[in-house]
Amino acid sequence: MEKRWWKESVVYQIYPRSFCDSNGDGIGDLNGITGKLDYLKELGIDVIWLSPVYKSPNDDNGYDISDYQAIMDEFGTMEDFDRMLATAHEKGIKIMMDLVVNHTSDEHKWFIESRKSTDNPYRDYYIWRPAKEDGSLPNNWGSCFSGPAWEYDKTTDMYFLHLFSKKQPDLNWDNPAVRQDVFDMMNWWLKKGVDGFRMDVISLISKEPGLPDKETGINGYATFNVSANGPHVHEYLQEMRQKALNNADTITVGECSGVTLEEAKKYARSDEKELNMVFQFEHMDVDSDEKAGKWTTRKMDLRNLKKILTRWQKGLQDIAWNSLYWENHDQPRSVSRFGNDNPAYRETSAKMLATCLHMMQGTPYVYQGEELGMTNAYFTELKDYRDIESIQYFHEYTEAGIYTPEYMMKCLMLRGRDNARTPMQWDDSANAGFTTGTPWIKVNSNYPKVNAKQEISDPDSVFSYYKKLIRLRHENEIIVYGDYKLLAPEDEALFIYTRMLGTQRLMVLCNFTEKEVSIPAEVTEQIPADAKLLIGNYSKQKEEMLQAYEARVYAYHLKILEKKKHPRLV
Ligand code: TEU
Ligand code: CA
Repeated sequence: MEKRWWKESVVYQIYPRSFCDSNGDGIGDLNGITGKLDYLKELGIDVIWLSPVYKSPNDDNGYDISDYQAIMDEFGTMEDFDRMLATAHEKGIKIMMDLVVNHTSDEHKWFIESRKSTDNPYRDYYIWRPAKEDGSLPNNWGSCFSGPAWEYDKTTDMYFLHLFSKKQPDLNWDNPAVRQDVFDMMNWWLKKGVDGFRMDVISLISKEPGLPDKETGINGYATFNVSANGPHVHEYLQEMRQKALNNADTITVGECSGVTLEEAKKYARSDEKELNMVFQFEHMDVDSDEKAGKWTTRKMDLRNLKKILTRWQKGLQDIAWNSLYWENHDQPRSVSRFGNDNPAYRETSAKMLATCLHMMQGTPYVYQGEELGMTNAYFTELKDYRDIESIQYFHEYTEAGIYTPEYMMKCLMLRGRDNARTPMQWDDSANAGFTTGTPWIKVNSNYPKVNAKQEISDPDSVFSYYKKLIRLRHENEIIVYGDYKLLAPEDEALFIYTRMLGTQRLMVLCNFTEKEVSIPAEVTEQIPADAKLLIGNYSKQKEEMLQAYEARVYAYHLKILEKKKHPRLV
């Protein structure tokens, strides 16, 4: 397997609005980030993925961009950006920008022109269609944020396509001028010295010709994923690679909604013609409902999670490269979702989840606060939610009688994106040290207990555990490059796998439940008595048993094992 620096890196995602506010207006900003780079250095990460910082009217918190080459007023200035970039580089940290080019804001100059007339030079930058002959919408596609994906514009008596909010019109990538403008903009940022791009819903850029009707979901619209992996997407990404990405030594990850394993092999193939890796979503759908999607209170079945992650681990091995994540700004907190955020288990289960993910093959992503074991905020009133998706769906589902308000609120509490967007918990002072003003979204009430200041000084904290995991990855090639193999696939409580590199072995054992569970014999037999415990989240292990949410990683060399009846485990 080819060695690459981006395979050996750990990426940390910053959601600037919620990270650190330097001037007391209640909104995180670039100077706030610069001030916290030493914290990230201490954690040991290599790359920052910065969620959008460009000029934006903030209909979708910066994922609606009105100027790709300017900084959002609330976040600071271009000088602030340059200082942040230079300081990060001095500390050996790379910066990966969020590239949001499936759509722009409706306040972008291209769209302002486009909507003026059917013969405007920018008309073809977006996707315009007339109503059907019977007066109905051009097709049955839905917006990711509820309702139809079409908005009527009376100036030209036509509809424009928006797979996200109506303030996020989709760009027409079939137009070569659009592609060239995007590549020019990317080159401008590369010239500035940024180190790569995370590409927002890049799997959606090539729409199926004719924009045909598709099968509909619970609200009567086809999901936005109908546009995934369209006919020209690989061609356009190869062009992007040649005309922009190859001008620097970049790290790239495509956020690929609706990506299949077979498609991922094309996006992230090791021949390096498109992207380095993709974010796939199958493990994020492990607790989704077939019809209602994410809006459900279902819990996952561990066997499915193992099956999905194992398919991706094995499927891409030697062919492409995985990204590894439990969290980002669109997902609830992982300790609340896959672990247990009850104070009795919060820290242990957060460390277990971290172990399970960071020992796999791929580039791990840590989302701000994940390294502290931050939990869901569980806001119970709609007025505390800020996310357009949660608010719009709440209205749509309750007004149409699809869900009762009580049930829909439960769904928001478990799945809403704002769970990940509450301010970063720096210390136990007012507003968790995030701001001296009024935060734009409420702080999670558990900040007096869960915060960075407390965890940095505690060698047993979740933070210290992440630090160790990241260091281990930097020191052990097997964690980066070793082959993966799942053990005990049918076990409902334990996630166990090995990694293999030459004669080296790692055995990763994770208990996803609060019960004590015995380790299957087929596993204990493989661990030699002199195996070294590389990392674990309990100070005392029990032989042949994993305690509640326990995780252990053993390192050893393969040798012909004498079959012992009770090999010593600890
Ligand atoms: O997300 C697109 C996407 O596919 C999602 O993760 C989606 O937001 C989520 O499933 C909704 O439940 C990207 C960004 O990460 C997200 O923040 C933006 O809102 C969206 O694109 C539009 O730019
Ligand atoms: Ca601020």
